[in-house]
Amino acid sequence: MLKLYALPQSPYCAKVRAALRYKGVPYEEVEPHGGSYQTTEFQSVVPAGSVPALEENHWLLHDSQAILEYLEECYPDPPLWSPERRQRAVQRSIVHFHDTKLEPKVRELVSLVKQPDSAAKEQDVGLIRDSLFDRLYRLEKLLIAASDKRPNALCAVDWTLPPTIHMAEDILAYLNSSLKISDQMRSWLDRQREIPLVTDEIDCVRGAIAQWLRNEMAMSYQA
Ligand SMILES: N[C@@H](CCC(=O)N[C@@H](CS)C(=O)NCC(=O)O)C(=O)O
Repeated sequence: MLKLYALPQSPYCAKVRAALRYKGVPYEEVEPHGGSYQTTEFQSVVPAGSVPALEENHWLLHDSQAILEYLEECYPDPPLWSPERRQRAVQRSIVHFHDTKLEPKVRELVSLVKQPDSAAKEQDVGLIRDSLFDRLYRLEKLLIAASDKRPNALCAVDWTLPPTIHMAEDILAYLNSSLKISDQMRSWLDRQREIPLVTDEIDCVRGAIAQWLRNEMAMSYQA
């Protein structure tokens, strides 16, 4: 059986977990050794040292996008992308935008949570919030071109973006800020929430982030 090394708070892991579930591929999910990708035990198994990573008969593959493409080749049905070539290309470009532009920006917020309050921190939160708004605005335009016309069909875009966007909202709220989301993007997100597979991944990431934020808050009171 396939083994997925994953952490519940990682949107990249959510992306792969949802693809496995969508395709109905049996898998076992495990956390990296010691619950962290920074341990030498984990890095001796997964040289890239990141999650998600997929293990199949002692063969290892890291990187969420590489894993999706591998799964697509091994289990083509149901497909992760539109059957229409251009639409498929746009869908892939959106997921790439998520992986390289959206999620890394949200990660910058994660590091701010640990910093003590200061005017500089407040300014950084504002800059990241504005940059996220700008990136979501660009995504909104791309989503129009990517929407799948097949009834009830999902594509990887549907489950990749929502966990990350909700995670950004939750962390910004913790940092006493908020993410401006257009009506169009909000209604797209609401539609995604009606899909149980997507809701599960949103809840998984949000639950883990909420727990982490509670711990951070408890530690900041102790300090
Ligand atoms: N491009 C990678 C990024 C994965 C990633 O950054 N995962 C984080 C957890 S959310 C991680 O493992 N970071 C540790 C590292 O990259 O060293 C992917 O798509 O899988």
